[in-house]
Amino acid sequence: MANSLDSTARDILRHNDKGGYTIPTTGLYPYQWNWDSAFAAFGFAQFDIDRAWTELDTLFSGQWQNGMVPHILFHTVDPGYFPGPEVWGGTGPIASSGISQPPIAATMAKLVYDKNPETGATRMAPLFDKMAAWHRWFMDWRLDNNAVCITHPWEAGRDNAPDWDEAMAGIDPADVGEYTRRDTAHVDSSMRPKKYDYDRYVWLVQLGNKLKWDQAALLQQNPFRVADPTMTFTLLRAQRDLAALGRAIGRDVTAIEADIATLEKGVESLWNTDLGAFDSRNAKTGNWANSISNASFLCWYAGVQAPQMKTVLRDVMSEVSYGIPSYDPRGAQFDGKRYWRGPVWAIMNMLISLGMHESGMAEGEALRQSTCKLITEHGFAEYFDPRDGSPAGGQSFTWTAAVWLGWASPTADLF
Ligand code: 2M8
Repeated sequence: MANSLDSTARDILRHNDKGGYTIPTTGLYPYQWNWDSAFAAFGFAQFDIDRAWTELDTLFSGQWQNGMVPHILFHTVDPGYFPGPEVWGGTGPIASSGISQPPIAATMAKLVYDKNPETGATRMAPLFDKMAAWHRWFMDWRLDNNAVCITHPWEAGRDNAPDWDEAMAGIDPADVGEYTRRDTAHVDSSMRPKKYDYDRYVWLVQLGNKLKWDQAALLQQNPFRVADPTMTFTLLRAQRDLAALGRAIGRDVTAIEADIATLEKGVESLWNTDLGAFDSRNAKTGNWANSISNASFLCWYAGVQAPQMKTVLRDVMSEVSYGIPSYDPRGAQFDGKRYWRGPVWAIMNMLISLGMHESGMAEGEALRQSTCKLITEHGFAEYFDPRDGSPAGGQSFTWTAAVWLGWASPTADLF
């Protein structure tokens, strides 16, 4: 069974490979997405190391002059996705969006490197400065109280998470104009964000385009700015991994070490004492989201020990049958099928599980087994209902196949 699923997973990666970059799934997402691509590299590394490095090279070929690596690269235009390149008006070397996504590329590069350090040293050499410049861009433009903020819900990758509800309510999208969504032509609308959300997503894109994605201008004029555990934990982890890679290939990592100390302080600023958990904070109002999400549990992945989070973890996991839900099932906003407001995501489980394992927690292996069961029973879906495992969103999904190959499969060797 494991072997046949391994072969299906490899087929999914090959099928979604468009030549140097991998799309998340046919139809729904026809472009190269940033963190999807980093997971794809990890997946390819299980059977084709060179292809894994090429995925990262292509991602960084879209890097902007200011260091930002876009969340979508529009290599060839496809009318099946909205909003496309003309709505975004990205200013980089390849048509792109104007925002970024969770920086997991350095962490995936480290996992690819570890598979074959000799090839890794050669392939990492030209990527090191690019990754360092991207991380610097976050440090320069996105910090609030040393935690990393998002400026659009799509930047966190957890698009419609309850974490952004207050900041979203602060946007008046009255002048957004007419537009046609494409996502609901591919996937049932009960599994996608609502029109309320899309109006605000598109409005924020229009604002960025109007300001030519000038970060100083956006800092003044963008009403949406939320300090986010996804970004803060993934950047902290990525800086640690980039420093390790830099040391391995003989580069100066002093500046990265200073950034690590800054981000460690930032993590403390995301602790919501009343909630007893890591939380998102609206940087414009200072208000907590009061959201226990799967990103709250990325603390261990970032090398942060948080004993209280173990109790929260037990409580949340006891509410569902599979893995870690994207939002606390005891919360009023929980919706088991609607995207980032409840469903379980194999990629998040992998990051969380890796952190738990490295922290010596038995829960890391339990989460791996739970995800193995989920995919074995319900396939390579984009996400799943955490109560009964029913598949949701897109199918034959790249990142689900990738984390199967490298981590969830009984044949995988991550730990
Ligand atoms: C989802 O987001 C895109 C916008 O970026 C969308 O809904 O159109 C999110 O799950 C995001 O995390 C992911 O990278 C992307 C592609 O899988 O889809």
